[in-house]
Amino acid sequence: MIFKKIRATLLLVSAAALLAGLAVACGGDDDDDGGDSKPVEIPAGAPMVDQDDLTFIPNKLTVKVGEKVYFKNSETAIHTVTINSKNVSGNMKENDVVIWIPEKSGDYKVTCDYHPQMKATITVE
Ligand SMILES: [Cu+2]
Repeated sequence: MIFKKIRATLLLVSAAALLAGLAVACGGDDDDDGGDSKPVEIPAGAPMVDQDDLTFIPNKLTVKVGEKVYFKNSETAIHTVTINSKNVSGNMKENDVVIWIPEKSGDYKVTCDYHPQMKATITVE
């Protein structure tokens, strides 16, 4: 699956850490590639899962193959987007947004590495 990461702040998870599936946030080494980091705009009507109140909202979502799915952390707690047991986001801080693009149909289980009660299912058609 293709995963594209966009950060709203200057603190970035390194690509290496991301590939290794490590949830390690580190500031500095990626600061020069964006310059003007700004919040990602989530298009109106786009598939979106909010992380708030230690919950994925909604916890069920149906999208199409190739469609961008936006995840946003709306609270101060650190979260991850972990899909079928693979952390695809690294640590997400408040207002961080990540985009996940499913390449295959099926049911995907979404969890957070820090909060076992956070669960969602994305059905990809
Ligand atoms: Cu969490």
